[in-house]
Amino acid sequence: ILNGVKQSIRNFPDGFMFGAATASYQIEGAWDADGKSENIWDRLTHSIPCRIKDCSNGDVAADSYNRHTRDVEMMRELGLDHYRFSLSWSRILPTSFPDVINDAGVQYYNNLINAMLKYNIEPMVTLYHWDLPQKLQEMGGWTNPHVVDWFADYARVAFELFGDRVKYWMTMNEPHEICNAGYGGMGKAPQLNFKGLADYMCAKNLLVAHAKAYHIYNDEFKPKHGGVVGMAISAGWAEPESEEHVEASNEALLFGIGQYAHPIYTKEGDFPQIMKEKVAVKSAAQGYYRSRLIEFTPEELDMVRGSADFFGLNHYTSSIVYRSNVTLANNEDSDVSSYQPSSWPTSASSWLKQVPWGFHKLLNYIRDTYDNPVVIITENGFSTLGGLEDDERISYYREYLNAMLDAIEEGCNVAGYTAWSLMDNFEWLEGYTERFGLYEVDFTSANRTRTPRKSAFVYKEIVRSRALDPLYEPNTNVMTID
Ligand code: GBH
Repeated sequence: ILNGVKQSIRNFPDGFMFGAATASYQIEGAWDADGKSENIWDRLTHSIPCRIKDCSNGDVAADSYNRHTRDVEMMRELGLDHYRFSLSWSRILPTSFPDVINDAGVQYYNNLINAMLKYNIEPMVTLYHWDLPQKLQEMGGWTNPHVVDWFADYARVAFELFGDRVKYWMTMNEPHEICNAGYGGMGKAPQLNFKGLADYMCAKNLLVAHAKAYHIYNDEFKPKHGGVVGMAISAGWAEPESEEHVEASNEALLFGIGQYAHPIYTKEGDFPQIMKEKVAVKSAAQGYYRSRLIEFTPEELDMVRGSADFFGLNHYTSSIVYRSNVTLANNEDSDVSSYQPSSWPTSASSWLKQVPWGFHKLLNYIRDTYDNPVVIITENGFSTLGGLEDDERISYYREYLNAMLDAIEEGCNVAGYTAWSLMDNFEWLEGYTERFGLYEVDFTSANRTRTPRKSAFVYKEIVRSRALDPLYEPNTNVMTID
């Protein structure tokens, strides 16, 4: 017992998988190398450079396109069971369509996958982590219903190329960021900023596209390869300000995680009832002829319902929510507001506070709401401004893993954990100003030198011992491959 807190060593369940994650645009660089075509992040960063905080871009990023050997070496140093990365659609299919397959791009992913498999590191592949081919955006991107076929064709190409070796697939990374931030707001490319309309068009099309890809895999590839397909959904915990605000908390969760998880993971399928009701009522009051929320056809609803073998969860932080005034302004459809108390430990990202108990509550919510699905934590991590001594990141990882163990003891079916991120990378609108890496990347060096942070040594010990020892102090002099 130290400071009244129990300081015991806790073990992870047998077979629990530890990994780390990245995404194509954030690490690869080589934005126009070897036949890759332009995507929406190339377009945004090149056309309006200072939309990015440090006016930077992902042209070179961590240069992983040329450094997969070092990247795999880092995975081996950490002793990872799996590595989650994403494929760049415009690198594999430069026309956006399957008529032209870019061999050089395919070769890059083959080299990466084969090197990982040589050391028994399981690839977990995300098909879409935000880098839509620019041509498709010009045709409406995720708001065009044809995107269902565009994406399904791309998914089929990926399953054909890599399905013999990749057994874990995620269709989309964080639909909420793709649709609500990218189409409803300015938070992500293409910054369409058309809230309450474009985001709902995107949401429906994206879910149907996901489901179509799921069924292609399930019907045609699963019989021979036996892998699994899911989605990585982002969710924060919404803690009610008081008893009085429990309903507001529930509403925040339904408009947040529920918008994408309900259609896939509930028995009834479809968007949450409260979303359908609220958006319909507000749309009518605003003078629209139909609800701004785009509904599924009965066939689509069936296709989407149950279209996942596991629940991929990206979780970082929590907020306090309360019932706020009903408003029709700005197509604000949920009547909930939120804040984060200044007392919560903060990171380098304005939105990211350390709230481990929120993780615990969210995992229980998922168990209770979605019939205890197999959950893989597909992202969790903490930002600093850089530097190798990252004790705050160590504290974050330890406390969040501890909260996850509490949830597992209470019956939550969590099968794996993935740290964001293996290395520093292009943090979207924040450029290189916020660092999430277990490895620091020197973006001023030509070879993008990667150096393990203190947290890398601590994570390595967690993975090696399959246990959480809150008193472990690493020797950070030499990183080895065990
Ligand atoms: C993940 O998204 C991404 O998948 C990954 O690519 C990224 O590098 C990582 O997080 C770290 O950011 O309105 O200011 O409160 C996390 C998703 C990002 C969603 C921040 C909520 C809040 C923005 N979250 N966002 S704000």
